[in-house]
Amino acid sequence: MTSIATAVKRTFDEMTSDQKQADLLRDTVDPQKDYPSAGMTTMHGMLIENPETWLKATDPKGTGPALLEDQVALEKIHRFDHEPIPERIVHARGVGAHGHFRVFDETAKKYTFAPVLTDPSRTTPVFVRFSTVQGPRGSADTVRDVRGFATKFYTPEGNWDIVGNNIPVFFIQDAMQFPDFVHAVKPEPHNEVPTGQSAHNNFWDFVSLQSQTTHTVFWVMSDRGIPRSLRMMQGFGVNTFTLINAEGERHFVKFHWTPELGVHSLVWDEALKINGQDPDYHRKDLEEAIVTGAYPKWTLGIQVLPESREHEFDFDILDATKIWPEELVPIEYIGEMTLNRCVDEFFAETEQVAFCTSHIVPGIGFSDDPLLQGRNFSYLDTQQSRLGTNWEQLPINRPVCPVLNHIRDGKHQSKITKGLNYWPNRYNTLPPTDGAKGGYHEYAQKVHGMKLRTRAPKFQEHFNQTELFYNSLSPVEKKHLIEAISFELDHCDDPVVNKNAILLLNEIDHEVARAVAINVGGDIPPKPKRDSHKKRAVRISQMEFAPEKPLIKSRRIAILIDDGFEKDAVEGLRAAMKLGSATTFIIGPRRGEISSATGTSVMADHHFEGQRSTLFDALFIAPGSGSAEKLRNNGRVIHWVREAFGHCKAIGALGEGIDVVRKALQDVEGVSLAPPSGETDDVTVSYGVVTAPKISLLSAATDVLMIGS
Ligand code: HDE
Repeated sequence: MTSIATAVKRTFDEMTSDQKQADLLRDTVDPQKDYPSAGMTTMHGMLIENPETWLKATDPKGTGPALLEDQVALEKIHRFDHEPIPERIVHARGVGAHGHFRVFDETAKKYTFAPVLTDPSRTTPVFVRFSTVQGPRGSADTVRDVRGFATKFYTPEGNWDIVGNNIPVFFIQDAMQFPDFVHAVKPEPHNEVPTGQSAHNNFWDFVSLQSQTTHTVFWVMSDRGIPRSLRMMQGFGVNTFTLINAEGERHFVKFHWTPELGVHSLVWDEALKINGQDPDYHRKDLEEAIVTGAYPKWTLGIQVLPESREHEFDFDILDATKIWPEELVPIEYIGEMTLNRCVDEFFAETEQVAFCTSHIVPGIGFSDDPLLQGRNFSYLDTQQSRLGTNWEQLPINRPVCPVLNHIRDGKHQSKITKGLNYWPNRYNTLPPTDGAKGGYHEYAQKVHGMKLRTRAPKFQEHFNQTELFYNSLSPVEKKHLIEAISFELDHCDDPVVNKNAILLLNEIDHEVARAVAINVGGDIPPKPKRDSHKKRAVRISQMEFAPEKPLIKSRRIAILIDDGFEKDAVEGLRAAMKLGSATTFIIGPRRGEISSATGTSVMADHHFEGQRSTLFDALFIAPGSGSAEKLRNNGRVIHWVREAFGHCKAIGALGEGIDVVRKALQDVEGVSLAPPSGETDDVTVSYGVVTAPKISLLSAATDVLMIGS
């Protein structure tokens, strides 16, 4: 069989029910598999004799000037020089994965006729890209920032994009301010500092002069700004969209993604350390979960309001700096998304994927949300400058349905279209499709008014929901928020910025302003004039998102061992953790074989210096007197335990392993190292008590230590 025939065969063999995956395979080449005996060629397909040495005018000694006539060398260097493309102006650093979406039932039919939201027999392929906002492509993953959560649904009616974030509100209300906001949060123009951080004068200057930003600033300064994993965060469409049903009625809608694993965050000290220890922490975490089969999942929820209720609330439902509290507008959960496939090539897929808020399908529409209206232009525009005119033809961006129209040409046109290129034409090719037959029918919205640069009256109020957010946090979350703002203002050295920021905080909550002022050496402001409403809302605190049945799925557990450890105990623990889909890693004095007390050995995945406790959710110290003695006397191991304890992680130990924990924590106030009484089959994983599947080994042991919260 010729190599091309082999490639075609592979394509069909690998065809899956996932239409998008099949579509991408048309452009996927695996030289090792498809062309095992082929040689390297130039871009015009000519076989290359020597890709390592430039053609030279040599003397007998083999030296001499390189010749410009070497077309193979020129092509290689030329293509290399042109590899980079402009990075995204915001959300430059990201990671993507493929998956699918399915609705549970026909619940949403009341609101929309879009099959992607109403047909339970359909599986829609999706591509999701998560991102940070401020930093460049090479910045670290665990910085404090909003996270992008953009989803492309490849539906037979065309691509539909929800270009969302992990925070339900945005800093500004009107797209006109976006360039100013982005300039302020990005590194300062004179020295391009800081990278991946909002902790600087210009950001806090802008924020303190724009009270509309406070709600989102509070969300980012809360633990939501430092997620433990991209798989453990919510996603929100943020803007108000509309749904249109078969009867032609329109409803306003907000989209919500809720993660199966609950909402979890790092603590700030961990986030800071991981930035250095593993800047790709979130990228690798996503890949690890998918590769080990712990597929990330989210349910899709919708908050829906009929047009008749648009003006019922004390906030404007088209204002992207406001949530629709769930007490007022409950969420209906209508479907589930699963991510189950990593990309084959980062650039071709994750870098070239292009999301547009303007990509909608029949049954879904826009609203007059002024932020959304501006976004609808910006995304289209930015893709042209990032990727070129024909960006929609790139494999990752093209829909799974035919794209047929009279739009033509442009750089990098990759389609050859026969026939006429205008409408109307004498053959009636590609006629427009009536709304009743599936064409996009614009909802007949009544529009009247004056041309003015203005904002609606309810857009003027900025503090009620910021206070609502703060009041709804748990005490520890409030403490973290105050610490985060204090960290940020500590990095602002302009006293004007600090003063203004503290005055603004005071409008939201006097105690927050006071605590921050004390921390950063600012003046404590007088009590504010605004009366606090003291209200709280449900499902704001991330504590309220714990899964009904606690899970240890995909949690990373480090097992610390040294020569002389008890192998049965370690293997028993690993088996038990695997049952709960957690991943265990053996950490030893070297990355190699570690001998057990009985002489057999296990391979350590890492050595004590190669990783740190910050990269794991829980620690377990193996029993065995030889092992425990060495671990106890190893300063780095003691640091592992103390650091994990400081980050509130679960620490487990058996037998002599307990002595290691005892030594590490002996001087820590308030720590009682007595074995727990009662049930011993509870495994605590950071940020929530999680009951592991019955661990017979632990239950049977008499000498067990589990600490953590
Ligand atoms: Fe974006 N935003 N944005 N944004 N945004 C971009 O488009 C923009 C906003 C969001 O993974 C850019 O392709 C304007 C809100 C995500 O590829 C750009 C305004 C939300 C991503 C752009 C906003 C987002 C972007 C840069 C104010 C949450 C990454 C590169 C009116 C709902 C998508 C690009 C990806 C990216 C413009 C505000 C989310 C410049 C003008 C609100 C997740 O077009």
